[in-house]
Amino acid sequence: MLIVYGAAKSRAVRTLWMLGELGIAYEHKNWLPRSTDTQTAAFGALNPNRRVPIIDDEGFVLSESMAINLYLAKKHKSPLYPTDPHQEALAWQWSLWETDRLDRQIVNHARHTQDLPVAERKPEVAKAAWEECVIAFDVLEVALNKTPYLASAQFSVADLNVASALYRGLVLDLSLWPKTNAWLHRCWERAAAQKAQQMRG
Ligand SMILES: N[C@@H](CCC(=O)N[C@@H](CS)C(=O)NCC(=O)O)C(=O)O
Repeated sequence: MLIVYGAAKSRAVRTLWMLGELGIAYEHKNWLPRSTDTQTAAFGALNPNRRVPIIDDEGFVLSESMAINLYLAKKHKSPLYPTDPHQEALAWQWSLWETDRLDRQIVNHARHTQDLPVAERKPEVAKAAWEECVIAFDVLEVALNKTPYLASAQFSVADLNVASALYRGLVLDLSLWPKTNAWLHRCWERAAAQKAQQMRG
């Protein structure tokens, strides 16, 4: 059976959302990042990066949340994986874009505005992260002004990958980016997204 390593309260929420969309059975190792679970030699052998999520699909081990979701959707012939080569390429494009332009920026902003103990928060880090998030939101807004979803007219793995990474955006005021805001909430209203969110506790 497929094994997912990574707590729902980590980037593994992206994988859990995808698995909910696919409706396939899996075993979940609800392991927190940097916990003793991820410091063992066994986990290091599976993922020398020691980061989550990773999956072990009957012996095939894969890390990187974006790659995991693209792989799972393609392998299970999900309607979320575009068959048109252009739309497929757009799903890759948005997934790679997210990793470059949004992933650490939105997390850094959250860490330095609310997650870290007050004494450890650095306003200058939060400000720099927010400035980069603004650039990313502008890019999303341009795209979502043209189409309701990122890779095609329907919700796809492209939307799942970017919207799941933008989890923190659900509690931000994104009214300057109305299309992005509406799209984000539309994505997270999906049943599989709601279930993944509940798993975070
Ligand atoms: N690019 C990776 C990032 C994975 C990542 O940074 N995961 C965090 C948890 S959300 C982690 O395991 N951190 C442990 C560490 O930094 O040592 C992905 O998208 O899967």
